[in-house]
Amino acid sequence: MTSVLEPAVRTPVTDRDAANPGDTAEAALRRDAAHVLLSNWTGAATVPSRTLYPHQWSWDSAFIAIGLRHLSPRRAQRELETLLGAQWGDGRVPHIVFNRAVPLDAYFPSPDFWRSSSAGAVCGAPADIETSGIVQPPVHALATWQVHRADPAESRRRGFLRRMYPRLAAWHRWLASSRDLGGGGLAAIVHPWEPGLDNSPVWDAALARVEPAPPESFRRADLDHSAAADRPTDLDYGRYVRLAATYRDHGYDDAVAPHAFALEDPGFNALLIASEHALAAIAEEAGADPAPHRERAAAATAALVGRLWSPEAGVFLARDLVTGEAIRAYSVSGLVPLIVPGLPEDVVRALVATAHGEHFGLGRAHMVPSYDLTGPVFDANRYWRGPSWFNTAWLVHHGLALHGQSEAAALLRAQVLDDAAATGFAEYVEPWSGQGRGIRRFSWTAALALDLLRQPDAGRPAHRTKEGEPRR
Ligand code: 9WN
Repeated sequence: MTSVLEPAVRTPVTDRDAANPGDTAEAALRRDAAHVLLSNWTGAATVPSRTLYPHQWSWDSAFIAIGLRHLSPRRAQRELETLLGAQWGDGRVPHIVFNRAVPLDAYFPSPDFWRSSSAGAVCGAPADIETSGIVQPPVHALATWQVHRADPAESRRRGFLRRMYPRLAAWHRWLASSRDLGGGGLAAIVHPWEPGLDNSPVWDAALARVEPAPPESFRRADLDHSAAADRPTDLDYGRYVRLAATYRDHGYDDAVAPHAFALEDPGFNALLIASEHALAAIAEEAGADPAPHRERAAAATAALVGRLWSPEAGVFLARDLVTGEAIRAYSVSGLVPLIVPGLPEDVVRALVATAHGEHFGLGRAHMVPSYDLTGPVFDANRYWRGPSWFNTAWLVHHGLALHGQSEAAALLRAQVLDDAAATGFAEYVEPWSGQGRGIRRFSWTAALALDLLRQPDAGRPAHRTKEGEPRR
């Protein structure tokens, strides 16, 4: 049984392998995935996409490193080192690290919007690298541990864990202190971009309280590369801009920023807990004390269940910290806690039943829809409002495997491989037809497909030759 914390089986793939794939569908998928990652590598990190996302993103880099370790453990280490190299003095890991060689108009919001080195100075933003001021889910300790396990000798030789450990520990400390806005032992998100599920209907009511920035005050770059029907609306963007600008204008300081939008998200916190377990393993290997990390993981697990579990809904629900209310909407984020070791058995049973039920249609839909298939604002095509994404499917796959659901886990793995191959590594897919949406050659899709191919019990994907074969 595989857990998200377990070591990779080290089966090196090199550029030579990528150029000489053999003749099986699996080898072709491996070669193509490797090619996506190699071509999106900038020399120090990997861009999610050469067109739509031409900088380094935080949780993307963690997922990318998990795949990249199979091509080059050294390069995977570098990916994470580059990201953590842009860490702020207060411990936060910014959600974007900007590449100064990329023109300002290639992505919005650009460095001149965030102005991290000046506006964030009081929180210790680096002076010589421009970043955003918000964060993304803390997948980094998890990725660091997996990268280490891919080649422990090389990792030890380079002192990889010894250098990463203090940075990761500071990152988790910042989340547990500055971001425990609800005071209940969970980390809050203060912008819809922070949980990574940017446009989820779960944020709608909280976001509706935010006065949008005027449309003429900014210019979106995303619509140059992706269909408008697949992306958030201009109204959503106006609100994203207002929230980010307000945070910036308060020095990105959580002690003084007003935070009109503040929520506890189950997926974000589940990843923090899984990463805290990984940090215990890293501490042990780096010669530090693992016990505090184990204690924090146990306390955060109790807080997650106590504050966000809904026995009536059979899923974890986000909590709006402004109203104090749970948000009654089914999001894949509410299934992600399956990756947490030591969840109560009745919670696991209910989550597995919910995954297979009408809201997510596991086994009938492609992968795991990002939002309730029966939900009032379900949209099969638009961003995080329905489509299935590869990273969340990878997480739910590991959660199912961790809790002994080997058949469902194997099916989900086969779907990830199948959909990645059929769509040319799409950013996300329409959950009923499996047609690709967003951009293609998306890095984490390639990385996580590569990772699943490397698992010892990975079945051969049932490849289709074209997109759009219905599953219903
Ligand atoms: C804003 C890079 C990122 C992902 C997010 C995804 C999308 C950015 C955007 O792309 O967000 O951070 O411009 O839409 O929602 O999860 O990390 O791939």
